[in-house]
Amino acid sequence: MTIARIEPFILHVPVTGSSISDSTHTLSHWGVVGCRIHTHDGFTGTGFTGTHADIEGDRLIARCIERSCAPLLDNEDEDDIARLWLKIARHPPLQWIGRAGITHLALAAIDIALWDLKAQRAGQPLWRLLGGATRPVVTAYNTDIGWLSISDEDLAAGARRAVQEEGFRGVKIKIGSPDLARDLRRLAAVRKAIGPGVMMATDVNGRWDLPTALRFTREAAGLDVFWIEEPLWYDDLAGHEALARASSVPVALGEQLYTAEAFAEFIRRGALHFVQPDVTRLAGITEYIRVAEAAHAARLPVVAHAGDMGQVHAHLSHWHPATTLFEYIPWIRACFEDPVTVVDGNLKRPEWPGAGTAIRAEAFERYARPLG
Ligand code: 0YR
Ligand code: MG
Repeated sequence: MTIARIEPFILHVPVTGSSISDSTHTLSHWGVVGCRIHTHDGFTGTGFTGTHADIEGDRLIARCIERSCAPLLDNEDEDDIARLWLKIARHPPLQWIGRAGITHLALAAIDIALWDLKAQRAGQPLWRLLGGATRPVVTAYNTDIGWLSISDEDLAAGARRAVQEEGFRGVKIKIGSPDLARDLRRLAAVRKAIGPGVMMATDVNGRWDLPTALRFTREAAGLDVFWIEEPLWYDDLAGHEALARASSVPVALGEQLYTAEAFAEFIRRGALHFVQPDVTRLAGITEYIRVAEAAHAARLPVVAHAGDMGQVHAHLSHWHPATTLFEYIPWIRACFEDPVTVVDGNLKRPEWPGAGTAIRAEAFERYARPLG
């Protein structure tokens, strides 16, 4: 069928508590910025990117969708996703002003909406449309208990609760505070609280230089750190390569890489061990699949980053054979018709036809912000 209308939206949804911080970001809301694509025969697909809810930035993305991308899709066949992806990504005036950043995030939202339409039309959840689930269970790990803004006392208690009461077999702890000794103290307290054998990942959010990262990997020996995520500035390929070769702790990254080409270079140089693509940062599901396949060909594990807060990644994680784990942050789940759900530490397999992106009317009423 064909595309009739594209309707952009901006939602600002509160995070757990009043705000959270990692070493680099502080936010009170998650921005869900995207569009609904309506077809002439009455289907609606939904896609979105994830932001830190800066209204001016969100308006730039929404406007790029509405004014620059939507006219290229007018009356197009929504089933031709690869062709439409190229039509937008290679549209000369658009690629001139951005092969990353705002234009890429706009394309991500559109691509996800197109896949949502395709899966709905097939009457299948996305994971089945792509080829079926390749493993009986996907293990989730909890990021929401590990923010740097959580006090030393509450951190270990929250991690213990997630493991002992909620059944999580993995947690991620934010580090990269100005005081490395404090980071190490907090990790030791968490390890003590959750016991041995529970996965404990760490995330620096791009804060350190190579010497600090190397020092951390030495001093954290004995804490059984599962990975060190984004230890260095996001684009520092040589630094990550040096660290990945020297470190006894595996290196994870990808949430700040915009393109399949960027991932290809990190993979080729051996600069990472866990590959963390994100449909909301890459240009949608189309480009995520490219990255996951490249990682798989290099025999590297794939663990999606939660820019979509897991709504789409739940499907991709059940489907893709290189996926080993799933990042869980529950901030926006209540907005969706088929919300991401973890039971006994395992990611529930989504059931609804589509890509998991259908937003409830109440969420629009409650969280929509003016487009400007
Ligand atoms: C909050 N997950 C992350 C959030 C998260 C960031 O700043 O955006 O911590 O994306 O690194 O692994
Ligand atoms: Mg991260």
